[in-house]
Amino acid sequence: MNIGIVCYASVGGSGVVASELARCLAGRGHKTHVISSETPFRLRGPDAGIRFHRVDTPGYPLFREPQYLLALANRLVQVSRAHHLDIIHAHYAIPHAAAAYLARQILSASAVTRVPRTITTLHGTDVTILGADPSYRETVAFCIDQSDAVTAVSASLRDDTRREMPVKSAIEVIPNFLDCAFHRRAPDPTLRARLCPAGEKLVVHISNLRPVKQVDAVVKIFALIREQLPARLAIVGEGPDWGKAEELVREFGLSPHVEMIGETQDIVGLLSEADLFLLPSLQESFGLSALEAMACGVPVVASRVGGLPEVVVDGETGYLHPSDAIDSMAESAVRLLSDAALHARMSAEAARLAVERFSADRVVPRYEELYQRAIAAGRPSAPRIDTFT
Ligand code: GMT
Repeated sequence: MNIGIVCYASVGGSGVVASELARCLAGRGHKTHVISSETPFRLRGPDAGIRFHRVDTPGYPLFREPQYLLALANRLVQVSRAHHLDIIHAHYAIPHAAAAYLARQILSASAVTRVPRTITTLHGTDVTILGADPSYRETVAFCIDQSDAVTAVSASLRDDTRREMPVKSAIEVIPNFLDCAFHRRAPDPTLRARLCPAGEKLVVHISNLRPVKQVDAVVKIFALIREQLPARLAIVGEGPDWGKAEELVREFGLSPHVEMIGETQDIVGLLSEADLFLLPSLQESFGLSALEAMACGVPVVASRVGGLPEVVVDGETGYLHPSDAIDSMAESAVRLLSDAALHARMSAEAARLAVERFSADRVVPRYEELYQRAIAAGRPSAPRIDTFT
C-alpha cells in the first residue's frame, strides 16, 4: 500500500508511535510517507523506505499565527497526487483529522482516480483536554466522524471519547506498541557509574514535562524515597515544567542527587540502567514511556488513571495509586527498591508482558488489516454509527 502518516514532529507519544509505525510499515514493504512540519524526532537519521514531506507555513503580515491546517491539507493533496496514496493516517486529531478530511474532499472534487481513505488515531489530550474544550469540540468531533476509520490507543481513551465528545463513529482500540529492539541492553558500567557513582538505586522519569505529568510529584516521591535509601533521580525530557522541577529539586536540597537530562535519543541505554520508573500523571491515555520502561525490565510506579491500568499490571509489573497519593507511591517505590526478589520478579514480568501484549509484530498487522478494510469498504457516504457500547 501507499501510506501517508501525519504526525507531530515534537517529542511526544503520538509522534513516537506514528514514527515507529511508519518504520514498521516500510519494513513490511509498504511505500511509506511521513508528512509533518519537520522530521519527527524518532525518524532523524537514515530510514530506508520512508519518504519525508515537510509542511511549510509561509507567513504574511496579516496573520497573527501560522496557517498550519491549510498548509498541511494542501501538502496532503500534493503528496496524494504524486504518490497515489491509498491511506492518509492522521495521528492526533487536532488538526490532523481536519486536514485529512479537507485533503480528501479536494481530491474527491478533482479528476484523480485514487482518493485515499482516511484513518484517525486518537492519542489522548486531543480528546481529554483539547477535544473536550468547547472551543474545539464540534469541529474536532465532526472531523473525527468524517474519517473512514477511527482508532484509540486504549479502551479508556475510547470510553473518554464517547463521554467527552459527540463522536458517533465506531472506535477500534489498537494499543501502542514497541519494536523488538526496545529491550534491556547489557549493563553499561561506565554509564551506571556516571549516573550512580556511589552505587545508588536509579529512579527515572521521562516525559514532555507538561503540567499533566506532575513532575512536582516525581520530585516529592523521590524525596521520600531518599529518606529510606540511597537513590538518584534522572528526569528526561523537556517542557514547560522544567523550571518548576529544577526549583523544587533545589528547594528539597536534592540537587546533588538529581540529574535533569533533557532530550536524549538513547532512551534504551538509560532505561537499561534504571531500577524504577515513575509516572504520577494526572491523565494518561496509554503511557508509552511506562511501556518503554517495562520493555527494558523496569518496574513502574504510576497513577491509576486513564489507560495506565491497561499497560501496568498493578502488583505484577509495578504499582498503581491515585494520582495524588504521593506517600503510597513512595512506599511502593521503596518496597520495590529494597526487596531484590520482588524487583527481579516484577522486572521479568514487565519485560515479558511488554513483548506479549505490545510488540510491533502483534500490533502493526492490526493497522494493516484496518487499512485493507477501509480500502475495501470504499468511502462511506455518511459517518458509520457505533453499534457497541
Ligand atoms: O498528551 C501528551 O502527553 C502528548 C500525547 C502525544 O501525542 O504525544 O501523549 C498522548 O499520547 C501518547 C501516545 O499514544 C500516550 O502514550 C500518552 O499517554 C498520551 N498522553 C496523555 O494522555 C496525557
